[in-house]
Amino acid sequence: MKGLEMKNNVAVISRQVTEMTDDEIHNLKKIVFDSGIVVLKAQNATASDFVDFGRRIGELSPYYEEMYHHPNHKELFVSSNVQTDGKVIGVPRTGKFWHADYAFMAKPFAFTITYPQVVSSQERGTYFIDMASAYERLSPEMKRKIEGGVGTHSVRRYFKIRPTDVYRPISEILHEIDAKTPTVTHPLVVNHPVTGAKILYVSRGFTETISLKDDDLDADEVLKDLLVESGQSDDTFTHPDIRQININEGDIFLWDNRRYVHHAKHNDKVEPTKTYRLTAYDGLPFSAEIDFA
Ligand code: 7UC
Ligand code: FE
Repeated sequence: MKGLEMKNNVAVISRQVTEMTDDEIHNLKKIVFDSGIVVLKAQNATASDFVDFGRRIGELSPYYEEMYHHPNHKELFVSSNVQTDGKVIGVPRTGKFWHADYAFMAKPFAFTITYPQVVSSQERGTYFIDMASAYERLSPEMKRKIEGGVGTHSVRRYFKIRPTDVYRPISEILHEIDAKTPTVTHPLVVNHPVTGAKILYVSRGFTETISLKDDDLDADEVLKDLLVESGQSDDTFTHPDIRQININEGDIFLWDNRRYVHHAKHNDKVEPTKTYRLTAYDGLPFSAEIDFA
C-alpha cells in the first residue's frame, strides 16, 4: 500500500479514503487484521464520504439506540458534547470503560472506525489492550482453566439514560434493558476467523460472569484474575500492555474489534469534543470453532 508506515505497531497510512481504489480497500482490510490498529492520516472526508468509506469496509450497522445517531446518517454513531444549531446531537462521554463494541450483543462487530471531528486542547486519546496478546501471555495453567469456558455479557452497567427516561421508574428502564438486550454468551477464548488468533474475550465493562468446564474452580476469582492479568483492572493505566493512542482531528482510526478492548479517555474538564463512529461486520462468524486438541 502506498503511503504505509509502521509506527509503534500501528499502521499509519497517508492516503485519502475518498481516493482509495478497490484494491487498496482490500489491502487495507488485510492490514487491519495483521496490525490490529490502522490510522489514516489527515482526512478531508465529509460525514457522507466517511459513511461511503465505511460501506466499502464492511456491512454497516446503525447503533441500536437512536439517541446516538447522526441526524442525516443513522449509521453514524456520534459521541459529542457539542451543540449543533443549539441542539444536542449524539451522546457525551461514551465508552469510558473497558469494552469491545457490541460485546453485549449476539454478534459483536468486526471493525470499529472512528473519525474525530473536534478534539479538545487537552489530551484526548483512547486506551487499547490487545486481547490476543493477553491470551498468549496467560500461563499454561490459566489457559487450561479457561479452555471451553464461556462468559456472559450485558450492557446493563453502562446503558445510558435517555432524555425520554426522565421521570420513569428505574425498574421499568432495567426491565426494558433486559428485554431488549438480554445477556449474551460468548466463548472465553474467541478464535479469530481471519487470523486464527486466540483472543481472551472478557471486558471489565460488559462481562458479568464466566463459567468454566471444571466446576471446582471459583469462576468469579478466575474472571477477576483475567481482568487483572490483561491490564483492565489497572485504574492508573500504567499496566505495560495498555497502549494509549492519541487522537488527532481529521485522522480516521480503524481497528479489529474482535481483538481489542478499548477505553475512552475523556477529559474531566468540559471542553468540546465530537467523534463520528462507524461499526461494520465482515460477513464472517464472530468466532470460528476452536479445536483445542
Ligand atoms: O454510551 C456508551 O458508552 C455506548 C456503549 C454502552 N456501547 C458502545 C458499543 O458499541 O458497544
Ligand atoms: Fe467503544
